[in-house]
Amino acid sequence: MPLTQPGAAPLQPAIGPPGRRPRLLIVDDQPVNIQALHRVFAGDCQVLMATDGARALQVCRERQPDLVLLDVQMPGMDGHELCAELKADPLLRAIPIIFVTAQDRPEDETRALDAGAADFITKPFNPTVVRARVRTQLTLKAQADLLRELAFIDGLTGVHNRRHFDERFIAEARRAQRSRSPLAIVLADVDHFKRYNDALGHLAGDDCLRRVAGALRTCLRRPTDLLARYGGEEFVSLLPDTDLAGAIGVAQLMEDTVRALALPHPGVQGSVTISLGVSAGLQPTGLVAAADRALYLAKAAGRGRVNW
Ligand code: GH3
Ligand code: MG
Ligand code: MG
Ligand code: MG
Repeated sequence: MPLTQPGAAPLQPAIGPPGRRPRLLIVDDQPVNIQALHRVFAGDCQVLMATDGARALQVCRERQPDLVLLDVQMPGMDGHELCAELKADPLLRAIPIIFVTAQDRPEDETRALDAGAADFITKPFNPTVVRARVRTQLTLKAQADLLRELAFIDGLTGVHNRRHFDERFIAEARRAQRSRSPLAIVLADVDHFKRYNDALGHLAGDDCLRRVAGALRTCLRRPTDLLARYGGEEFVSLLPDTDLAGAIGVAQLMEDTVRALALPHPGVQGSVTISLGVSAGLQPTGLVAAADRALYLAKAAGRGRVNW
C-alpha cells in the first residue's frame, strides 16, 4: 500500500509537462529495501526497480528516469561504479542520483558527492525527509530540463536546432541498433532561396523560413519524430522506426505541403518549393551524408522534388 503522508506535498514539479508523473528508478540488491522506498513513492511516481548495477544502467538507457535512488553496497557493480558510469554518459549524466545507504561515515558521503551524486541519505531513512529531498532534486531537474529545451530551440523558426538534432541523432542511432529498427533522415532545402532574399529582402526571407518550418512540422505524425533547422535554409527530420518507403512518403508530403503554401517567389516566377533527400537504414553511420547526396541529386534533377 502506498505510504502517502497526510498533507504531503506533491512530487511533481510545478514546471515541466503537466500531468506527467516523475519517473524514479530505485536500485538496491535487497528487495525489502526496494519495497520500503516503493511505498514512499508509488502513490505519485512511476517507479522503476533494479536489483543490480548492470540492470540499472540498462533501465536508465531505455527509460530515462528523472531520478535514481541508489544503494551503495551491491554485488557486481556497486553504487559508486554505477554512479561513475552514469556520469560518464552524455545522455545520462543529467539524471540526479541520490545515494541511499547504511554507510554513514563522512568519507562515504564525500566520495558520493565528489562522484556527482546530488544528495546522500542514510538508512534507516525517514520517509518524509526522503520525499522532501527527492522533491528538491526533481524540481532542480525540471528547471535544468526546461533550460536545456530552450537552448535546443531555433530562435527564428521555433523548431528544434542543430544541437538538439545532433544529440537526438546519437540517442536514436543507439536505439535503432539495439532494437534493430530502421532510422530515417529527411533533409529539406529551400530552392533558390538566395534569389528570394535578393528579390524580397531578408525580413521577407525570414518570414518565409518560418512559414516553411510551420508547414514541415504539420507533416510529422509521431511524437518521436523530430524536425530541426539544420542550417540557414535547410531543415532535417529524424524519423525513428521508419523505413525508406515511409520516409519517402513523409518527404513527398513535405514537398506537397510547402508547394501548397503558394508563397510567391519572384526570383523564379513561381512559388516557393523545397528539394528533399531521404535515407534510411539500421546503420546510422553515413545516414546524413546519404540524405545530403540524395538532396544534391534532387537539386541537380531540377529542384522541387524528393530523391533517395
Ligand atoms: P539552391 O536551390 O541550390 O538551394 O539555392 P539557394 O539559393 O537556396 O542556396 P544557397 O546556398 O546559394 O543560398 C542559401 C541562402 O539562404 C543564402 C542565405 O543568405 C540564405 N539564408 C540562410 N539563412 C537565412 C536566414 O536565417 N534568413 C534569411 N532571410 N536568409 C537566410
Ligand atoms: Mg545493498
Ligand atoms: Mg542550402
Ligand atoms: Mg537552398
